[in-house]
Amino acid sequence: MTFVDDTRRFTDDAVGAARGAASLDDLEEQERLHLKSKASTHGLLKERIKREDDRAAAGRLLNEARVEVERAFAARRDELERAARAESMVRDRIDLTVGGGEYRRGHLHPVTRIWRELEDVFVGLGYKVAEGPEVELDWYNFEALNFPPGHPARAMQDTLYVRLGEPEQVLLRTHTSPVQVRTMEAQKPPIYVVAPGRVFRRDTLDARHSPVFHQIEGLAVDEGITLGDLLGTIEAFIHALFGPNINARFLPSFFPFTEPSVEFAMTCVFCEGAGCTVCSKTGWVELGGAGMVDPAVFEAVDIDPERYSGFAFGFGIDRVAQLLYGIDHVKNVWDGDVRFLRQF
Ligand code: 2NL
Repeated sequence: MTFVDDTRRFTDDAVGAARGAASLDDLEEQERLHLKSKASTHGLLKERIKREDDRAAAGRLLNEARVEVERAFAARRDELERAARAESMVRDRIDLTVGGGEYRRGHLHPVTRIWRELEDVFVGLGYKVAEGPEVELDWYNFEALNFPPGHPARAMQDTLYVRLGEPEQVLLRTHTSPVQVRTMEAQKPPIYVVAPGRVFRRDTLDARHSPVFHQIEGLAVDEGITLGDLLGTIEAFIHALFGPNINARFLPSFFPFTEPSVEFAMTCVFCEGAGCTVCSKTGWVELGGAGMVDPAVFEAVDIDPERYSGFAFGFGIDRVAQLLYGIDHVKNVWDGDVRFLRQF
C-alpha cells in the first residue's frame, strides 16, 4: 500500500471513529489510538515520511489529513459535551415550585410586648422613657429615697449586695426608682418620666415571686401637682391598656418615699369584677403602689418642695403579663424555655 493510500485510509478510519464515538471517554480512547501517541496510526505514518521519495509532499499530505482528523474529533467532542450538558439540565433540575420546609417566625417575648405597650401609653400621656444601671449605689436605691437606715427593705434578706467598694454600698437595684432619682439630679422640673426595667430582690422563687422581675415606675414633678392628678393618671393608663370596662381602685398605704401613699388595683380582667378564682372572688387584682413624692426626696435631689410637688407610681410588668396571658408560674416569664414561649 502506498503512503497516499494509507493516509487516505487513516483519515477515513479516524474520522469514522470520531463520528462513531458513543461517549467522551470513548472519544478520548479513539483519539489516542488514531492521533495522539507515537504508536497511533498518525504516529506510524509520521515515521514513514522519512522513507518516502518526496518527503515534502508526504509531509504536506499527512498534515492536511491530521487537520481534518483533528477537526472531526473536535466536532464530536463538542456534540458530546452539549449532549451531556443538556442531559444534566434535565437530570439535575430543581423544581422551585415544590416549596420548602416552613421557617418558624419568632416574636417578641410577652414581657417585652407589655413593656412596649406600657411605654406607648405613657409616651401618649406626655412622658419620656428613661433608663439606668442595674447595679446601683445605696444612695440612689435607698438613701435619696428616704429609706431610713435599718429599714427592712435595706437588709441583706431583701437586697442582693455586690462585693465591690464599701460594704453594702453597691447592690442590684431593688426597684427602678434610682432612674428617677438620677433624672431629678440631672434636670429640673417639669419632669415627666417613666422608668421600665429589670430589678432584683432576694426572694425565694414561687408562683408569684422571683428574684428577677420587671417593673415600670413613673414620676411627675411640676408646680401644682395634686393627688387628683395621680389618681387620674393611673385611671387613664388602665383604661388605655384594658379598655373602658376595667377600672382603678385605690387604698391607703405606706412607702418611705411618698406621703400620702396608695395601693391601686384594677378590675379583674377575667370576670370583669364579678369575682373568680384569679381575683379570689373580690373582683379586683392588686397592681402596684403610688403616692405624692415625699418632701425629703425632693430635698435629697435639691428640688424645692415649697415650689414643686409631684407623684410617683410603680407596678410589676411581669404581673401584667401573667394576668393578660394567663401565665401560672412567674419563672416562665424569664427562663427562656422556647416550648413555653412558642405558645404566644
Ligand atoms: C410598687 C410601688 C412605688 C414609687 C414606687 C417613687 C420614686 C421616686 C420618688 C417617689 Cl424617685 N416614689 N416610686 C412610689 C410609690 C410606689 O412602687 O408596688 N412597685 C412595684
